[in-house]
Amino acid sequence: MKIVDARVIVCSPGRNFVTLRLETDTGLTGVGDATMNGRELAVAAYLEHHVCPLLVGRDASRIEDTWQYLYKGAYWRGGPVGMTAIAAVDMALWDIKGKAAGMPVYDLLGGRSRDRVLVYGHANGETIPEVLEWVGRYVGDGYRAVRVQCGIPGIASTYGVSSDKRYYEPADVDAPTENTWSSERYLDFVPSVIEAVRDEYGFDVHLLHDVHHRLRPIEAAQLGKRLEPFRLFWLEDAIPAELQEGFRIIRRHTTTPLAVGEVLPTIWDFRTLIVEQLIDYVRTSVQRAGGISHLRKIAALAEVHHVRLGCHGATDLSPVTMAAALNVDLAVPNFGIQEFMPHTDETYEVFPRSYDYRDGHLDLAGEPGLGVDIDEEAAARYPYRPAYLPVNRLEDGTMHSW
Ligand code: KDG
Ligand code: MG
Repeated sequence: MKIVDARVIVCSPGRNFVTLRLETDTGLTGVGDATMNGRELAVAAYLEHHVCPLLVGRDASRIEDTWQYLYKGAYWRGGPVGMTAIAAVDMALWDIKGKAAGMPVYDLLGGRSRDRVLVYGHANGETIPEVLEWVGRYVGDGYRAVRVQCGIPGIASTYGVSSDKRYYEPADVDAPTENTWSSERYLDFVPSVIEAVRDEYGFDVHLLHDVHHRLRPIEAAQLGKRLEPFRLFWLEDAIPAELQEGFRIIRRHTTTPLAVGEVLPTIWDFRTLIVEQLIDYVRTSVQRAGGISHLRKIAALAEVHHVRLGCHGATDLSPVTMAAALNVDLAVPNFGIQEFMPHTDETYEVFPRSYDYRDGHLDLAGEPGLGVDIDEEAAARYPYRPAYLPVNRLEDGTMHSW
């Protein structure tokens, strides 16, 4: 079964997506997500110029060999652009393999380890009363796990809080928005948010919180300690994780579970974190971490070190990534939770999917392959628009992680 066509589709049904579509001489097709928020065209160009020409004529059944060919063959290893491009190829090849076998990909990965996939929703508000209202809506919709994000008094805007509460989208069209940040104001305020949610809703619902890479290790350690009485499911991306050893400091001081990794593309970026058991959840995604083939290896390393999988599932990961993630989530033994931010109706129009939300969980219908596709005619109605993630400065103007 040879690949006869490889093309990149860039579209913007509500937000930008980059999708790879492979076609084989048997007529089977496969899709992969290559979206990198705010840098979309870099991956599209990498695929178009440096990957698609190498795919045509290759045997579509050789998934691992193609992965190694693109990874080792580039000489320039890793990095978010290259790994996202490889991820898209890998997803598309698993999609084709599933269709050729007449099986959902999770069956090819060993079959279901569970009946359905626990997800968390993203409740946010400018103020504590608004947060409480939105946590209540998620709980009312059946969610068993909710991530809680609140505006910080004295800071004009922050990660995770938006005017459209159902569809959180941080990217801004045309140019990056400049936000202001103060770790001091944040640390003084955020424990009272989580406390208020526990007071109102008790301990039956899992609560999560995303720091979005903004603290230093000792600050994160203090926060984790202060949040212990409220029993978080996880504290996410407490510090930037380029320096994996930074987590030793956090771990030494707190028993709050730690999740990290939505920007980390390879198993080597996780090695110290996993092997030293410095974290509890790996948070990368099929799309960021080289596709199903590579994420599976990260999950296996995590499994033997008591670390579970909690994949990133923000709106910039297309329904193709969500379907691929669900196939992995259903199959691996050490699944923890899946982030679920619903896409807009326009996005779902472009990406027909076979997964659905019910009672705090997602599940796949069991279609052969990934269980998702792209409607190219619909995609053509939504042309690409340049968009950027915000940037962050401290109150004195110093650049800070967003
Ligand atoms: O593109 C960036 C978003 O995916 C990110 O800001 C969302 O942190 C995020 C999350 O946990 O969903
Ligand atoms: Mg996050």
